[in-house]
Formats: sequence, C-alpha cells, structure tokens
Amino acid sequence: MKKTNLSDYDTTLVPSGKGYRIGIVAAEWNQEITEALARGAYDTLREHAVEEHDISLIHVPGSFELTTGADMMLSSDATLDGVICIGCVIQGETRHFDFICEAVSQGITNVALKHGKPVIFSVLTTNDMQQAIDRAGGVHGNKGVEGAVTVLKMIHLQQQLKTV
Ligand code: DLZ
Repeated sequence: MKKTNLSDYDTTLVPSGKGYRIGIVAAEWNQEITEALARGAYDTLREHAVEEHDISLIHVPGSFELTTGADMMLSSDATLDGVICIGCVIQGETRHFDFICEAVSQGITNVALKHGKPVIFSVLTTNDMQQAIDRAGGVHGNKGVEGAVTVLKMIHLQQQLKTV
C-alpha cells in the first residue's frame, strides 16, 4: 500500500538521545503550522530520551531567517550537537516562494558544513495551506517528528565516526 504518513517510523531504529543537546529554530510565519511542527519535534526528542533541559527553542521572523538563527545558535553554544530548522513556506502569487526555498535549503546546508554538525531541514514548502496542515500532524504526518528522528540519527552517526 502507498505510504502516506511519512512520520511512521520504526522506533527501534532511532538511537537514544540521552545526553544529546539539541536546538530548535522555528519561524513565526504560518505560526499555527510551525508550532505544530515544533511540538512534534520536541515531543519526539523527549520520547527518545533527550532531557528537557537539553532542548533549546528560539524563534525567528520567517523561514528566510532560519539559516541565520541556526548559525547564531551554534556559534553561541558550542555544546549543541545539532539543530532542527522549522518553517512553512506557502506558494503565493509572486516568486517570493522560490527565493525563500532556495535560500533556506542552500543556507541550511552551508551552516551544517560550517559548524560540522547536523542542521536539519524541517521546512514545509507547499502549494497551499491544506497541504501544510496535512503535514503538520495531519494525514501525511508531521515534518517536525521527522526532523527530530533525523537529527538523532545524524548525531549518532557523527559520534560513531569519531570513534573509528
Ligand atoms: C515574506 C514572506 C512570504 C511572502 N511568505 C513566507 C512564507 O510563506 N513562509 C515564511 O516562513 N516566510 C515568509 N515570508 C517571510 C520571509 O521568510 C522573511 O521573514 C522576510 O522576507 C524578511 O527577510
């Protein structure tokens, strides 16, 4: 059967996050969506043993600022192991959508490479609000949950590679 909920995952394949320190940067644009994504990410981190005091949440105005926010977080706190960037960009009548999506996806990659730490793209890029709702705890899961699983897997991978 076709998989429609991308947040269904095998919990046994997710490493424990005990001791991991994780930042979440959430955009204020489309706040009802980004709050649901941030909640999904936070709850998933907690389910996988990340301590409450090891999760920091900051807000930035829009998705365009996610890159700067993640860079600021990692620059100001060297003990962070990874950052999840949360946003929701909805297609409008102008080309704004393309510029924001391009800048954020490339920018997040650059921040990850600059700091040598996982910086995760939990940004919805949708045609309309319904598609966003469907992916923020609706029929297609919650992209924040996926971001949390991804950051845990990437931090674990980085730690494994350091020991070889
Ligand atoms: C300006 C703008 C527009 C039109 N649409 C969105 C959007 O759908 N999602 C989002 O997160 N942010 C949007 N923004 C704001 C930009 O991300 C940014 O905050 C401003 O251009 C200021 O740099």
